[in-house]
Amino acid sequence: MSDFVADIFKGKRVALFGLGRSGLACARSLVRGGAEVMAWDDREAGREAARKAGIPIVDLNDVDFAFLDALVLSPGVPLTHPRPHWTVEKAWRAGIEIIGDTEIFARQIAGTGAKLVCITGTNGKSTTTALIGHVLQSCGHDTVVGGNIGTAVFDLPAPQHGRIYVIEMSSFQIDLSPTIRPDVAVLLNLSPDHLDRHGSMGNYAAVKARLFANMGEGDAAVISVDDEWCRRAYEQVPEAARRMAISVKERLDDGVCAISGVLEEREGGRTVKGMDLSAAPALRGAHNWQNACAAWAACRALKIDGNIIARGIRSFPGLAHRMEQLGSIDGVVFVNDSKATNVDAAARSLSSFDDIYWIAGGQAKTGGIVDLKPLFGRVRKAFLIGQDAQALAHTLAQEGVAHEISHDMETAVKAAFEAARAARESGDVTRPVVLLAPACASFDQYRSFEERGDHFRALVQALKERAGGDSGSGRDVGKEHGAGEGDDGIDGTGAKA
Ligand code: UMA
Repeated sequence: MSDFVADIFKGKRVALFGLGRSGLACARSLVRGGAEVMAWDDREAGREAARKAGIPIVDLNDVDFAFLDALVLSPGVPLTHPRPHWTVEKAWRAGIEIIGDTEIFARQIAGTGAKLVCITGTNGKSTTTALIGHVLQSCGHDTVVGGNIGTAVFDLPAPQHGRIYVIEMSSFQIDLSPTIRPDVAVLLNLSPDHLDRHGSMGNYAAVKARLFANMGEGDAAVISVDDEWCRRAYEQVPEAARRMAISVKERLDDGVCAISGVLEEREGGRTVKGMDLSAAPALRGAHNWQNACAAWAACRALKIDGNIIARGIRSFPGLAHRMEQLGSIDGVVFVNDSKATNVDAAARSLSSFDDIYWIAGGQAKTGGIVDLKPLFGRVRKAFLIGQDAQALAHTLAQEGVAHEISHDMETAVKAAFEAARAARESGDVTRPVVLLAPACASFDQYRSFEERGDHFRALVQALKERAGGDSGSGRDVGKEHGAGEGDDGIDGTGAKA
């Protein structure tokens, strides 16, 4: 259990609604810090877990909020849309503040000498959070990673001088963190998401931009300038804070950009440092170059040397189930992108490889895989699983894409590997990739996309064990691009060495 005690509400009364992962951890820290907590959850399981942890359970329907100091709300509970939760309305009427665990966390670490790095955006938050955490950890900084990525902030270790918290922030969490002031904050991109909870794209973007609102002298705002919503947020950053632009679309005069996979840190129109991102096997595709630019800028803001950042970016293993590199057997590369549960995500993974032996299927979303047609040219053969395999086969047949119905993962992995290996041996392809990017939900065959990805990984591992000697780690994947372990090959003139 974490040693993190939250004492900013010592001797005060706090109502806490929502006893999931974040609510439970927060309630525990508040109780240990001397607050009088009244916690509630609609689910008996949540209440039971809290009772066991010594958290007082009180039906908040029966509590007069006028006698409280704050309402602590879980991020999954509606604050404004589709309509405010009833606890929110009670808190408004009583005039008490409504905050989340991340707000209490931010207040608690202020002045301790610990640093706060927050990452938000619509896509890529988790990867960028993990990447920044990895770079900082790999160069010996006392760094912990949490927030929306999975570990509740109060499940992290307590603050101490020099510790760096790298926290993924969802829009829900930012909405409940009115005074948060990160030392470094990152905004990756903005496109419509969670509009049911924010009412409109404008509201959603405004919430995201609020992460920067309290920044000042000494703080750094890393923001993409590749979309209009982010550009607006960039313009609104308080003047005293340092602004660092990132782009994968334009070669910036100042900032960090990556055009065609070559990352450059630019100052006054000059490249001062950089790296070739083809040396980072877990960061393929333009969306990942954006994540790499953000991580580079955030780490530079923390005064980490460019060579050290480059080394960390190269050795980033990636996140499980998100373009996770599983290594190679007989020259056939295996990639687990089980998180690609919809067409958008599958498009990102298909566009990252050529010569794909594609494992797809499950519970298809509306429209099936029709929108992936422009990428079918990269698919050598598809191996279809799950309840909607037939429907996917129909789309592939119309486009003349080779495919077979494998039904289950085990059959698909075996068949895809054999086909890929045969194609390589006959010289048809040089670097075939067996890619699990289902473009479908997993629930017809698995409990979650994680379970599906774990199954795929275990099957690949079994193949590796059978293959014995000639299997490689995920790092092999980058070697096709001539990636080495040395310096990054970009000097101050911007020329690639
Ligand atoms: N609850 C009620 N009544 C309601 C609504 C909720 O009682 O009307 C209770 C539920 O019974 C449950 C609790 O509130 O016990 C749910 O809390 P929660 O949904 O806020 O979930 P947590 O378990 O606390 O997890 C949260 C984040 N969840 C959400 O934002 C929805 C997790 O992000 C995060 O990892 C975790 O805190 C740790 O910080 C997940 C997520 O889906 C991954 N995030 C969204 C996303 O990434 O798109 C934003």
